[in-house]
Amino acid sequence: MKTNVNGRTVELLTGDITKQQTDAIVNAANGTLLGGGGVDGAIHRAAGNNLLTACKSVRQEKLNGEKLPTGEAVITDGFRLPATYVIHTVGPVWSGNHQQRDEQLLADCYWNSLQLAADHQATSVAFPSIATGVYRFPVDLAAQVALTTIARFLRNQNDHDIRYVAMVLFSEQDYDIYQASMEEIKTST
Ligand code: AR6
Repeated sequence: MKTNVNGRTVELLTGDITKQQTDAIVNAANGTLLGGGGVDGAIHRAAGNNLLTACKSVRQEKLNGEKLPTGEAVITDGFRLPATYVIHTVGPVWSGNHQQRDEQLLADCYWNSLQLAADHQATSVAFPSIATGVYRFPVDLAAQVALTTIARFLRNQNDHDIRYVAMVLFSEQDYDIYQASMEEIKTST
């Protein structure tokens, strides 16, 4: 499913983000940037070991050895991936007790990733469904946050080259939830 926001395309797809040919793909990482399971593991396997080396350099050089805080984003090359760049961001771990804070942190993941892609002259960006796997963020709420934040960025930020944003969903079930959310947003705006 595709929609148009301020002359740019937002598309929902099912598939594997490591196969996307966008300029940048986004990784749902953890603060260590050292890899993990889920989409993070898949991206590291497909990119090859140079990605881990690059992540370690980012930790040292950009983060003074500290972890990447939740909601923030950093960028590396894509190495063996079709994508030129990998943008690593850390979603909130859902507890159910801090819904507003966690929604804001998830929105920050999307916004900061798009800003970093824009800063690197990317024309296309693909996201996985950040925080809805191991971090247990409810998919319907995550879909709303993801799609409204992407739309807000594309409407409000004009000084960039991003023409295409994809949400790459890993199951038909997630796709259906994102599709329902996109339809709701389209009819309410
Ligand atoms: N392509 C697209 N989506 C995928 C792929 C793939 N190849 N593989 C999994 N997904 P998760 P999180 C989906 O758990 O919740 C890691 O260990 C998956 O079905 O990868 O942000 C990190 O190191 C789900 O819909 O990320 C962190 O420790 C979505 O990607 C932690 O997990 C996100 O699930 C981050 O947890």
